[in-house]
Amino acid sequence: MTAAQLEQLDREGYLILPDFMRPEMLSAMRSRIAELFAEEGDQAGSEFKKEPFTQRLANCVDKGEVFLRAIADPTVREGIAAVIGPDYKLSSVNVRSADPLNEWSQPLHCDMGGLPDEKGNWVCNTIWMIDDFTTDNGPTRCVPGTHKSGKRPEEALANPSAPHPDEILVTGNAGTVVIMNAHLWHGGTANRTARPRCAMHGFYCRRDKPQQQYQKRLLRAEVQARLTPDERWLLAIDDPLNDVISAEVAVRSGFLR
Ligand SMILES: O=C(O)CCC(=O)C(=O)O
Repeated sequence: MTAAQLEQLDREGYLILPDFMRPEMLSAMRSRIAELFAEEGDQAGSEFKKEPFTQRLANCVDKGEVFLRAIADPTVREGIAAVIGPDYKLSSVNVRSADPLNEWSQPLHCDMGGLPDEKGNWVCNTIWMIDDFTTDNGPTRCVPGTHKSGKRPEEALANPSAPHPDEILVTGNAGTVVIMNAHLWHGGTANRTARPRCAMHGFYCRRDKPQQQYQKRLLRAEVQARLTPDERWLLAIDDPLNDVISAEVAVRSGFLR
């Protein structure tokens, strides 16, 4: 990653990597996502959360090798480390597809409702465009620079669901990856086209914070058995602190296998 890219990520809170995915990876991810939606049917995403006019998948590291390959990518991890520091781990991998022809958009939010703390940033998301993101098919919006505001949109704005005067729409071709400081105010917008808009979210956090989805508990034994030492580190499989903090969240949220 260049100094200019890292500077953009720090200043604006996001960095777009156009056409980052190789065609083979994009096609493998598309196929696996289609299979999972077909297999899971009405239950898709229900282990984590349902959202109106949106199709979701959760716990994707367990559900396809292609997701693990994506979240372990060295360039992406360089971006994550630039935001969070070297002590990061995977928090969750989800898929989010905005249904066609509706007006549902997410309020501006910071992921996990998190503000930077005394040690700095602790959440960073990556958005893997499975479909093109255009101005009218429900691209992610964000308000550049707000990751440094020290405020959550729900506290700072009268209506976080309303358009923000300084927001921009993050667009790109399928295969583009966006690294986003997840303290940045952002959210999915309405998909007014006739086709769905799908993205994979590889979400990371600092190692002293709980995972959104407790990987050690959620990954089947056969998936864990195939992990390399580096992947075990990334997923915090052998991390006693993670066992305490993430298990507690998993029990509270009910997201346990
Ligand atoms: O899919 C998107 O465009 C953004 C989704 C998002 O911010 C979220 O689900 O928290």
